[in-house]
Amino acid sequence: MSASVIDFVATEARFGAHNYEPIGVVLSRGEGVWVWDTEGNRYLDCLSAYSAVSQGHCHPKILAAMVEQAHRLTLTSRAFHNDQLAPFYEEIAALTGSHKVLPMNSGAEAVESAIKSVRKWGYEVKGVLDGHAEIIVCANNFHGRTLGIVGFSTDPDTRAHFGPFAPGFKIIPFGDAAALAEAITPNTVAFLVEPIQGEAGVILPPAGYFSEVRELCTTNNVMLVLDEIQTGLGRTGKLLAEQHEGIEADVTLLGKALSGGFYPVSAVLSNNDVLGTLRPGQHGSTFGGNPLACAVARAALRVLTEEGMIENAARQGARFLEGLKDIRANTIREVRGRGLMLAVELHPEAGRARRYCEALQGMGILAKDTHEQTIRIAPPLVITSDQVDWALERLATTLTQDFS
Ligand code: IF1
Repeated sequence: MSASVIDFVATEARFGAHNYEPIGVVLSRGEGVWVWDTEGNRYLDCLSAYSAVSQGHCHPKILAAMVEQAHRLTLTSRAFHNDQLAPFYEEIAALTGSHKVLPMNSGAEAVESAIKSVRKWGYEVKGVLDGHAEIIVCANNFHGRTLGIVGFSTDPDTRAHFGPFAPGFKIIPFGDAAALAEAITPNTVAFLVEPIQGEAGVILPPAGYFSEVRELCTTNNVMLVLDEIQTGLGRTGKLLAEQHEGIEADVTLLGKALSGGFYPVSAVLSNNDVLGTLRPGQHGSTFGGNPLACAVARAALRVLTEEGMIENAARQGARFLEGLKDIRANTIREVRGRGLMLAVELHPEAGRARRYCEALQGMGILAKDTHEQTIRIAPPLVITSDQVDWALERLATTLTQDFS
């Protein structure tokens, strides 16, 4: 690494909590699918900040909306109304077919808010005995890093030495509808699940799984809460991943690309009275629903739909998946994904996926490994066919080498 890169990295190491092990690159500029490091080297971003920059880096129209609003009014608290929240509510409700919206900031906050809301619904509407609500989640879930959420994680790194944890959660295997049926009791208020498990390595559900899940939840008066914070907003080639399954969640969680990467914006969307149980003073947030966040989110949703990004994700995702499957390499165990939420799982003998990501960096591609053996591929939804082909060439070269 050059001197300047080492300075940045050394300073981070000196002052920063060491809770990440970044790839050795210091980025300074982004535009569309491209990012540049401090040395001027250009990379195709195949992570999109974990699907938060789906609209492409520094999208000019989202930037313009942010600057315009920032000159006018950034934060009022919810003690007062502002002129961006109502239009944000109307637009996101119309786009997603939702009745109620709870605006929050981070994805984890949306998840925690949903957990609070479905419990409250359980006690006040379903009639579960106070303090006895149960929520079912899946093994290998990832829903955020707060204490409540890591309490039901099955990943040792995510939860070790952070206890004690809150009770009231049951863990079942992802993709197993019989296990869900078995786990439901009269105290079950919700099933919280990702439509595709992202952090677990882009694990797709078996065909028909979510139809069975939807039926089980409806029959047992259990709220189906879909965490679409990573899968939502076009990432899988449809506005929401649930659309691939032909079902509708009772509660949908959005975040990440809801702001196009400009600002932390998340939302809990409800198709029924779950959010109707919240009364003044029972939940809140200093920044939740602030005018700057709403203006940014409105622009992020507008460009996503008006610029055909969702359709492009379907088209380019199919191209990318086909191209990855065509790569003949002994290192590859499986290629999987939907839309532009893709993953290449390596054979254990091929060595750590991190090593291949480091080699990809040298080829001008930034990608991130997950769980040792899997490389995620999730470029911004604005990627073109030529850029997909450009990336595939470099991936093929890298994946046919052996870094074991
Ligand atoms: C990290 C993972 C991805 C999410 C889903 C909620 C959240 C996330 C499905 C919470 C956040 C981020 C967190 C970030 C890395 C990244 C990640 F590797 F951690 F698991 F994308 F897969 N639901 N995912 O994916 O949203 O509070 O972060 O806004 O923690 O390192 P957040």
